[in-house]
Amino acid sequence: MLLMAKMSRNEICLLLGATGVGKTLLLKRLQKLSLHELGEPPSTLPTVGTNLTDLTLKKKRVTVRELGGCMGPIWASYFNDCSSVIFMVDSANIAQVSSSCIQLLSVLSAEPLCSASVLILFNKIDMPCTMSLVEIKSLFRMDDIIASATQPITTLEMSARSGQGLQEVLSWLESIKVK
Ligand SMILES: Nc1nc2c(ncn2[C@@H]2O[C@H](COP(=O)(O)OP(=O)(O)OP(=O)(O)O)[C@@H](O)[C@H]2O)c(=O)[nH]1
Ligand SMILES: [Mg+2]
Repeated sequence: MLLMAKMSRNEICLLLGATGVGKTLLLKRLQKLSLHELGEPPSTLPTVGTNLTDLTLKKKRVTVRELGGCMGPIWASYFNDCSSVIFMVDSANIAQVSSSCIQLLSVLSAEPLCSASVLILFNKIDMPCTMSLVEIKSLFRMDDIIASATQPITTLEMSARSGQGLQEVLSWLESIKVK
């Protein structure tokens, strides 16, 4: 019985990032895209607590669990039982870079996540004031972070509003191998 319950449970991906970076919009857009009906970007409200979304991909189902930015102090209580992590950054918000960087480092150094696959998304690249990928990666010292992390890390620029990069996020989720 327990084995059957384990077999039928979806793989879990944690979706993390500071308040307002675009996590909920990403989830709503991914869900529509996985059903081949992207449409217009919907409105969102700040997530107080967590937000679970099931995605049906080509070969599997994944449950993405968004943890609201306001839950930052207790994110770690959700780190067990997930096979992958998406960490989202707002590329248009330079004031959030240092706090996001500290959050990212604490996620990467958490023991339960030491072998999780990690996708770092630089969102909101449609905005006029957005930082370039080179600029934001250098502010984060991303090359050093990737070199010293135990996890495989992928980075991607995207816009949850325009839809740029959404297909790549789905492909990344599809590619995760659960150990
Ligand atoms: N221009 C632009 N706006 C975006 C993009 N992604 C999200 N937004 C907007 O940013 C605001 C916050 O988006 P949410 O998805 O609610 O942010 P969140 O990360 O879920 O925030 P919390 O739930 O509070 O942690 C909304 O007004 C979104 O429409 C994007 O790629 N481009
Ligand atoms: Mg949210």
